[in-house]
Amino acid sequence: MDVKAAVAFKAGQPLSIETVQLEGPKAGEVLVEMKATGICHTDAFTLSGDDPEGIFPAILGHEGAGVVVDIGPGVTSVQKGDHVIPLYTPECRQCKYCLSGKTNLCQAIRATQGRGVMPDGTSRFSIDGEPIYHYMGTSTFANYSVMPEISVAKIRKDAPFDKVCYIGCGVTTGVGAVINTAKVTPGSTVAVFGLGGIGLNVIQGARMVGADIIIGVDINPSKIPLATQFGMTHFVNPKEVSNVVEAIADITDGGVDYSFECIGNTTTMRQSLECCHKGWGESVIIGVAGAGQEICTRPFQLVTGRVWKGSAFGGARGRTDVPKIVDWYMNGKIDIDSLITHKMPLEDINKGFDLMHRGESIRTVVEF
Ligand code: NAD
Ligand code: DAO
Ligand code: ZN
Repeated sequence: MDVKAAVAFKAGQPLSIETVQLEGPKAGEVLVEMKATGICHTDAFTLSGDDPEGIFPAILGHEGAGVVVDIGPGVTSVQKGDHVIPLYTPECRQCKYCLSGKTNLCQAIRATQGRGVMPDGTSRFSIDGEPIYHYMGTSTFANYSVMPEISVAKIRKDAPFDKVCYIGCGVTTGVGAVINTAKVTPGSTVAVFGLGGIGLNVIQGARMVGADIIIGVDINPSKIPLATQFGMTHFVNPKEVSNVVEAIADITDGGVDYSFECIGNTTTMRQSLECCHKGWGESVIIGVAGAGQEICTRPFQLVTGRVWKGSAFGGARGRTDVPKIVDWYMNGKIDIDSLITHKMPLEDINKGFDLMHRGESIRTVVEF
């Protein structure tokens, strides 16, 4: 079938709106009619050419929501008409990783997903017979996309696509890091480095689980009102204090119980470890640093009980956890609406990237 997609032909070039040919779903795959997709920094990172795994030409996008309109042979977990959120971290429930119960990093289709193809090694997208590659197993910048059955979470039908698409990445990454990775407990002290689309969701996760002190750290003070609305109790501007780690220690009598780095900067990653309380503080790295960068600290920081860990997709098992997060939104436990700052049609998607680069949006959502 012919579909409409924003195609990334080359790194560093704007996306191009094209008619693309899409083959139907093969065994174990589903065809999803995309209703909405968010634009995330990771799409921009890949488009910029800085992503060492970036493949072109490709259809980017990984933060979508839509409806299953066809299924391939052998598909059992979803059917036509089901509402779904595509998962860039699949959940097969059968691989060593899924069965370990220790990680959400399902490896069932890791190799082919990383090469921009479906599990049989081929792409479903093409233009004039030339393959266009998939992206993160989801390719949500197209009005129809094919993905493996294990890469969709079935969600309730009354959830609005233009809001819950954000659960496909930013919301789950932030809220999940608090709940699944750090397991923040009521009464805790928390520091959040970076008050963007991820950091604000860490803040609302920390408030939801009952953290007492939530310190936001950002060089942009215009982030203060929304962060405060989401639960931030204190703000530290690195440009206004001589030492960020000491400023956080002063607020918390020695350091936080949990910190989250949501920027992707190796300097703030170090600060996020060193602002943790001696003996037990845990720092969770969420931000993705540029290729080849390294983090450092004095090993004595770890010897004296601080813990460094990381979190991908909020440690969430997509098919299991994403429907629950949709429920939390529908029940008013978490706010997504305030974070959707812009909406536009696919034709304007490059404007959405521009807004993000200028720091003027939290989330832009494309509606099909
Ligand atoms: P964003 O640009 O919306 O937010 C970043 C914030 O950090 C901005 O408010 C900015 O002002 C602030 N900032 C920048 N430099 C700073 C500094 N030196 N000190 C303090 N504040 C600074 O980005 P986002 O969408 O929230 O994404 C954050 C990071 O999370 C990115 O690296 C992204 O790739 C990553 N990410 C990770 C996962 C995961 O699963 N681990 C998922 C999605 C995104
Ligand atoms: O299993 O090796 C693997 C792949 C894990 C991918 C995790 C991606 C999380 C960070 C990228 C940001 C996604 C928007
Ligand atoms: Zn698995």
